[in-house]
Amino acid sequence: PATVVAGERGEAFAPSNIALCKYWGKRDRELNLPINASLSVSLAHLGSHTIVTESDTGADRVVLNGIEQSTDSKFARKVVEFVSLFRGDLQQPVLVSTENNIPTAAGLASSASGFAALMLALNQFYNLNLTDIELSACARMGSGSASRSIFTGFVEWQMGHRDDGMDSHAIVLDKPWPDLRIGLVKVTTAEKKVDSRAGMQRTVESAHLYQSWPLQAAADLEKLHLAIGQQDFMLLGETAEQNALSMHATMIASWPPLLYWQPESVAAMHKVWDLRAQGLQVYFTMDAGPNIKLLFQQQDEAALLEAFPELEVVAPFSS
Ligand code: 2P0
Repeated sequence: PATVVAGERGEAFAPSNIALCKYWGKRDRELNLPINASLSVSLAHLGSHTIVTESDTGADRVVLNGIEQSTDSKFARKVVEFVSLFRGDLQQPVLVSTENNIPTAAGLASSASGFAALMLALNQFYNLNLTDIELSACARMGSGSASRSIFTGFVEWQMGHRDDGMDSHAIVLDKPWPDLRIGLVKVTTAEKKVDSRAGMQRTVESAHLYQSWPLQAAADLEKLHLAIGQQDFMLLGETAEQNALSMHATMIASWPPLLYWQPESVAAMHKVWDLRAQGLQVYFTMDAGPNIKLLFQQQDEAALLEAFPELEVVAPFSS
């Protein structure tokens, strides 16, 4: 935009999300256009709360969880670069303050909720009056998965086909599933050596196995729609678990190899498979890190808390 009028304050919350059909691979790295569509469920109250105001120091400022970030840190540069997409001719510096309430122990990425909350706050601050669909497409430019965090509940990020990316945005499925639970299992909080952005690029460029990924993802997306439509938990869990492991298979087949698992991750997978063999309906999914996220239903919460004492349980559809 060329003419932008800043208000006094923009403020918004956006939830984190867990993909059941993963986003892995870009067809355009500038715009974060994905090679495949993905589908996620949002994490209710866990996410990012962001406030945008005028900066009083004459320079852009970025504060994260109350701590001022150095202007040349990777985080502050990404935030300021994103703000600059929307400030038009306005030179006025801004203060962006974000609080993440995602337990760091769960090792969840905060870029999805972070860029979604920032986009929502900028929409208010600069009076952009964007629709939800436009907000989703814009948030995507900060981080692909942020396109999904504009909405709550089950959300599909449609890959789109246009070169300008304006048809690559999320939509909400509006299919509440009150009994669904997500369990966050902490394996380690150590920072990963290869972030998702670099990891997916390496996979696309070096893994022949990646050729099969778009087919796997398309088939899984269809199964997930079916599972959500019929509240078929077994189909949902099986599809999500196989999708996550298929994505990891493409990472492992990259060069240099990309294995985000730690011994504790593998131990947790075996535990899930053992519990399932004993009749408990529990499945897992994993992202570009060592931590495991469980999928189960409310009726099994007590049994899972016994098996995983430090489990953080999220009810995506309870108010
Ligand atoms: C997902 N991940 O669908 C997948 C699964 C990680 C593994 O979206 O480069 O931080 O900013 O677009 O969004 C993490 O990737 O990557 C992610 P960029 P992003 O949740």
